[in-house]
Amino acid sequence: MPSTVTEYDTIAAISTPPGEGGISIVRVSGDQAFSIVKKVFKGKDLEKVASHTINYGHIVDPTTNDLVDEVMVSVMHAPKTFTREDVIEVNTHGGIVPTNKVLQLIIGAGARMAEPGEFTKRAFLNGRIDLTQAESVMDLIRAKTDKAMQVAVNQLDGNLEHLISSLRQEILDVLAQVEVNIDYPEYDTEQMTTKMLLEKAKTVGASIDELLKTADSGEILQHGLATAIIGKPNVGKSSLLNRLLDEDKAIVTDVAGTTRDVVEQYVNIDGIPLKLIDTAGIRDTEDKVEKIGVERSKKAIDSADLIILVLDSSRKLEEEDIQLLDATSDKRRIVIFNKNDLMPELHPVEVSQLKSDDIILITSAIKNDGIEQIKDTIGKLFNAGIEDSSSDVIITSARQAGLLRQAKQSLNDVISGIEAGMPIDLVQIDMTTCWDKLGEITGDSYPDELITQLFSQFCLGK
Ligand SMILES: Nc1nc2c(ncn2[C@@H]2O[C@H](COP(=O)(O)OP(=O)(O)OP(=O)(O)O)[C@@H](O)[C@H]2O)c(=O)[nH]1
Ligand SMILES: [Mg+2]
Repeated sequence: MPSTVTEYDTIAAISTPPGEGGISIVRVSGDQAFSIVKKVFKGKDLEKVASHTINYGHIVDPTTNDLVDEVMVSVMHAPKTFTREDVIEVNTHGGIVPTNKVLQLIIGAGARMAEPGEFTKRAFLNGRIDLTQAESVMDLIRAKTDKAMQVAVNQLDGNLEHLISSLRQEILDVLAQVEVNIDYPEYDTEQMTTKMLLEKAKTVGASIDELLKTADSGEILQHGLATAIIGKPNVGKSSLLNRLLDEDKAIVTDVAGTTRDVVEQYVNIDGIPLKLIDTAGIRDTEDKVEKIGVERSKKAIDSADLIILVLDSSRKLEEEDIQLLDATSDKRRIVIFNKNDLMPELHPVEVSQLKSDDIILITSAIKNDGIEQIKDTIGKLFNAGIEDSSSDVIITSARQAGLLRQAKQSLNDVISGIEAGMPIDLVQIDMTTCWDKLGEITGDSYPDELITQLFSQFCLGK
């Protein structure tokens, strides 16, 4: 990672969400930050005030001398800033027009409009944070539950970075030792060398496995679990959604085909942000609007992480139920036998399409019976990875998980290479690949496109 501050142009953006509020903040970063803002600021000399002070004054249009806004300006000298560069934050009166005007004047005075995530990118490029910390900034902003926030804060603290760095150090130590052994062959240490490599590949591999155990749950914790409630019309999907949300979000009637469009809402289940998706009951229909709804339901099935398939236990199994059971057979699913308050007509044992790993629950949406069980089941299902792992660090991004898997693969190659009696220098290459892959996680070794792509997912002004 580069640790010396490189000089970049000065960038500016509105860092608060667009809209009306008490205050909005225009952030400026770069070595021209003070001199640029000074051109549009009437008050103390921003180039002379002490660092980390906030200064009262006005933003003025330098071409007309018109007052634009009454502001408070924070002046922060490098390197103790978010980007490690000189930073100014102009606190304006909230509001879209005045805040935009202030930004425009600052751009006119010589700053460049920042790209999304560019401030955080600079914090990374200037060596203040590593890539896992940059990712956690995004996770923190987007956290949907307290638990997700806690994980993001830990990662922002550098927990994952420390762990990865220590694994890399272990690999580096063993590689150095191998070099020494190769350089001094008179000690005939060939056997010792392979033994050392083998042991290291195994211990580092075990640590990576522990981390990977957390990946599925970690990703879900940060990005939410897309859960589609599906079933034929009138089985009680919307009623179940309302029960899970504990509010009357979706319309419920006894008319089959009530839900026409997909209804989405987040709910916190045991720390897991569940994105519940109520869908239109799936059946063959000539109704134009309902037909579109049915198409959307089918799409929701494809993109869901979890399916809640609802059956009506007061009616015999129908062709539509069977089709849905078949269509979702390769998905992680919970099959619900709803309406258990009515005369039973359908028992799980009669449904031959159920698989051994299906979770089966019996409920009554009307009587609020079995709803807690649905929540418990989902909570257990998706917290399992985190609870199983001895690692107190949690993997939250597909990028991190993918690189860990590649790192693990090269360790497997080390092990199989040694077992096959391959020459040490070839085994060494695989060990070095592992070291590189781990380095990509923290950004110690990184391709430029990756960095650009990663930061472009950020919001503007962050
Ligand atoms: N007795 C009984 N009735 C239920 C239960 N759950 C839902 N219902 C009723 O079944 C009817 C349909 O419920 P909805 O929740 O609208 O069903 P849906 O699956 O969303 O239907 P569509 O949107 O048309 O696909 C309503 O009259 C509900 O009150 C239940 O557990 N027991
Ligand atoms: Mg409905």
